[in-house]
Amino acid sequence: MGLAGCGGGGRSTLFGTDTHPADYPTVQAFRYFGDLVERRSGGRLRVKIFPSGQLGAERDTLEITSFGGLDFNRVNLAPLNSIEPLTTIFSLPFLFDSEAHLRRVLDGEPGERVLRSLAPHDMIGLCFYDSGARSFYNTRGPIERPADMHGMKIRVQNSDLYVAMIQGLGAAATPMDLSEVYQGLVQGVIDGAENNWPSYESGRHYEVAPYYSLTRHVMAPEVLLMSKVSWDNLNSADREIVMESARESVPYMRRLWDARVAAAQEALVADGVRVNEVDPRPFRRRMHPVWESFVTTDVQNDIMRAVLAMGDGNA
Ligand code: GTR
Repeated sequence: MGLAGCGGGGRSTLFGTDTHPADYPTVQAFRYFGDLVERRSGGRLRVKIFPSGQLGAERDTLEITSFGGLDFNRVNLAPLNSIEPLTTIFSLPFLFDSEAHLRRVLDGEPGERVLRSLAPHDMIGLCFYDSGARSFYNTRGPIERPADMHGMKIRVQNSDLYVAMIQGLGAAATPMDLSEVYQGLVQGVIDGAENNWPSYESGRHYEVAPYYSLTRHVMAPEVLLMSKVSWDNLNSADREIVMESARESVPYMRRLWDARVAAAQEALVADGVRVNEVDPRPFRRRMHPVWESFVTTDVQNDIMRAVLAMGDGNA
């Protein structure tokens, strides 16, 4: 796949992947982006997206993207943590005060810096998409304090930061791909996981893990990437089309996202999911050593300070 193999009469088909199904906001925004690219290039560039994780787990498709085997990829920031340490900053537990804080950061200088940090890894960061706040859900009962998680096996994304986060809360971490979570919960390989409302709903995890506890501990965003190999094959006018189309898909995605979070929450509460509010402070306190061991370089500290300075208290 990729530009090199698909040319013909000046037309190229570019291929992309997303772990979510076709109706999920990330995929819809990705489509919107693809349509803009196609229209603005007069049909010379077409974008074909493989949704539903058909092409594999996020970590694996990232590797394929960096080699140029895939042109575009929409992933969460978490699987990039082991590739680029700056992505760890936006993935830190309890970093953002609110969705508004997150959006200011993504739209500002810290966001630009993190997107740019991916180029040395052969990926061009085109834009961020929202992923809301992640909370814990499990098969056993409501989580109100960290002690309630003791002895639980909690699934995390493939990120050492999140393994450390779970261990810091006194539970056992099991990294696995999203596609394995439902069966993992059914079979008792894991007792719980954590995600935003739309993913909790879309993966039907609520059917087997009906306790959703609003810790809102992580707000790591999604990112739309282009393989640097494919990017280097574009002329500068086409690069601009790609970059502008990606940026223009962001407000579209945010509208879809906000609506989807509200709809998912409403549907699941009506379905009988047991939701409880959580005092985040005891959870946040346990994250201090985790921050310390994952934020080690000057550049990381610099970006982290910039993010904190943009918090709601200073807005
Ligand atoms: C979702 C995110 C996916 C994936 C998933 C997971 O919120 O949109 O890209 O990372 O979480 O937990 O694996």
